[in-house]
Amino acid sequence: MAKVANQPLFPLPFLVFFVLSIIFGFGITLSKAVSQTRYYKFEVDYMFWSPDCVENIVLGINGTFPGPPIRANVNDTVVVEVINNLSTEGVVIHWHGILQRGTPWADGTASISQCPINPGENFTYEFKVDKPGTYFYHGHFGMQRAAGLYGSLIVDLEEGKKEPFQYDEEINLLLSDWWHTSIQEQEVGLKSNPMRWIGEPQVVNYVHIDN
Ligand SMILES: [Cu+2]
Repeated sequence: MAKVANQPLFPLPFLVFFVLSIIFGFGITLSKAVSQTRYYKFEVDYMFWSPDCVENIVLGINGTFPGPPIRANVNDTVVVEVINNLSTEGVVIHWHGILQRGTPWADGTASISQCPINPGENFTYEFKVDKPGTYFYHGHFGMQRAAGLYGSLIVDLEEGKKEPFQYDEEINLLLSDWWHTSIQEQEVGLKSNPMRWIGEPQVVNYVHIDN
């Protein structure tokens, strides 16, 4: 009788397994809890803008050029509803550098991964960002990127993680060639016979992205 009463209620291996499963289970729950869904709404339209003090017709998003920066952490899901407010052109947005694992339909390449979004219509991109880095997004239909349809896409490490190097400051710059001629004029020139070369850009545009 005494021997039976001294036996522990749960054997040691069971207790170890129980404690470990609580620790790891909690860890997995925590890591899931920190990944977020980042929602954006992009309304695309032509507008007057003076990127280098010379007024031009520029493709803007939500009335601004370049488009709003997208900022997310690794393992976040990015959701962007794109509304095409152009009168006569389709539009798509490509997320440059994003692997699109499991979401090839969200790659944003006209006539490859999707039909262009028709004027007055909308399309919602949804994809996971699984690699940290400084990326950008841009129009991928006709010459719309050259008209200014682009913006910054920055993927930071998961919250609480640190890069394995030291630095004093983070400065994000968005650089782009900029021509004063319209993309329509550039396109007709490039298609002409003899071809009319677009020449050197008038300026290298740069925009400082606030962190
Ligand atoms: Cu690209």
